[in-house]
Amino acid sequence: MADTPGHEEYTRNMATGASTADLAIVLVDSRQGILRQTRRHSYIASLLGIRHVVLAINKIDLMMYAQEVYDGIVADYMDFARDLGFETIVPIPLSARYGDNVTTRSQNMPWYDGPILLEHLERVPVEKDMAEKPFRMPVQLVTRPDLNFRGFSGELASGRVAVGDAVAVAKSGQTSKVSRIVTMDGDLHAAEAGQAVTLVLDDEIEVSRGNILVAPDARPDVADQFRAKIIWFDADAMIPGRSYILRTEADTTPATITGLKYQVNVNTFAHEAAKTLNMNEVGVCNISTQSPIVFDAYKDNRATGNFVIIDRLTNKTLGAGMIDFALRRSLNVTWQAVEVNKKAHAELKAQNPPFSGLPVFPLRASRRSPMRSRRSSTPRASTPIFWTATIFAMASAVIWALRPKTALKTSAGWPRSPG
Ligand SMILES: Nc1nc2c(ncn2[C@@H]2O[C@H](COP(=O)(O)OP(=O)(O)OP(=O)(O)O)[C@@H](O)[C@H]2O)c(=O)[nH]1
Ligand SMILES: [Mg+2]
Repeated sequence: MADTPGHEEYTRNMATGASTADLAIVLVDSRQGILRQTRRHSYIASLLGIRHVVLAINKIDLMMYAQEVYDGIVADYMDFARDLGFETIVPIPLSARYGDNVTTRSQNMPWYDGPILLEHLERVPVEKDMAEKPFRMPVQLVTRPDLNFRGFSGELASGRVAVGDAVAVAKSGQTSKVSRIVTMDGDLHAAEAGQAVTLVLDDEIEVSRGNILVAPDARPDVADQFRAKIIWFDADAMIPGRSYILRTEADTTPATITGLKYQVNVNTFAHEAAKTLNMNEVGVCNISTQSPIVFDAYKDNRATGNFVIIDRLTNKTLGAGMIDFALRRSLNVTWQAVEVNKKAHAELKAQNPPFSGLPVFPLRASRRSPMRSRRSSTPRASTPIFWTATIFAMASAVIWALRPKTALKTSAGWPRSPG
């Protein structure tokens, strides 16, 4: 459980606490109702992937346990939070000081028949476990005590792994099989999210520190440009174009914010044009990293979809981010080589090739579209137009050569014009 202060200047604590939480208890003072920071914290909780909220309407003792006060605050909050994507919002009137509706049902509010706080916390169905998501293990250390042992150590960020499972190296795309799962307490047959293990693989594939071992059938993105939401923590504003350090679970690389698309007004959720992000502001940005990073969209995986922005000189954390999607795939991703034979090529281009044995250029799996290099106006030997033109030219030449040497009496048989 993380207890984070309500004041706006502690947004950083709030974001850090929320990043691993399944549920947020938003405390509201009955005397004050919904405040700016209630909205801000709720919005950040939703950004950080929290899907369950308890709206704890506290200090209700100071309002004579009045139902109207409770109803009014609930209505205000529901109206505000409608678009935040929470799966459950459970309002509970309580007095933390006197214990009303905290661990036992209060006798002071007979009008309330909803759940009490502790009972609700014990029953609320929270998000699917990280173990249910695809396997991701950032490699923190390559363990090589002697020539006969080479293992990759790290903590499973999500998913499960078992001996015999196929795994892939996120950046190179190479695959291998797990031959051993080694821990301090001996070998395991399987491990899941949260466990720290050393994996030994079947093949001698290259896995450097900072790479991620992943499930081959559910690979993450590898890109150097992406869209993300950023919460800015620092007193010095975020400046697009300035060089920062971006750190994810596995990667640390220089990065720049190439564009601030808009800032989000946390009270109205309006998208507002902005040139910078000031302290505690939230914006949607395009980010470019110096080298490609491995990630999932934050909505799919909170462990591999988040990052922090760090100052290059002071090493201070300036902001936190949640990745939405890749803008451009990384250039160093190896494209899968595909054999394209003549038949497949003809089908691909909806052609019905009239001649056999003519050269057909194989489609190469390159970043440059093979179509581009072939966009020439000269008809190729493989096209029907070429052959039609050739036959026509040859026929014309033959006709010309065989033409009658005397003038044709073209008017023969035709009525002569008078005179
Ligand atoms: N009467 C009454 N007083 C309360 C209740 N809950 C808290 N208080 C009082 O409110 C004051 C502030 O309580 P805290 O627990 O510090 O509040 P907080 O939410 O942690 O505040 P920050 O951490 O600063 O955001 C204390 O004097 C509490 O005794 C309540 O239900 N009824
Ligand atoms: Mg406190």
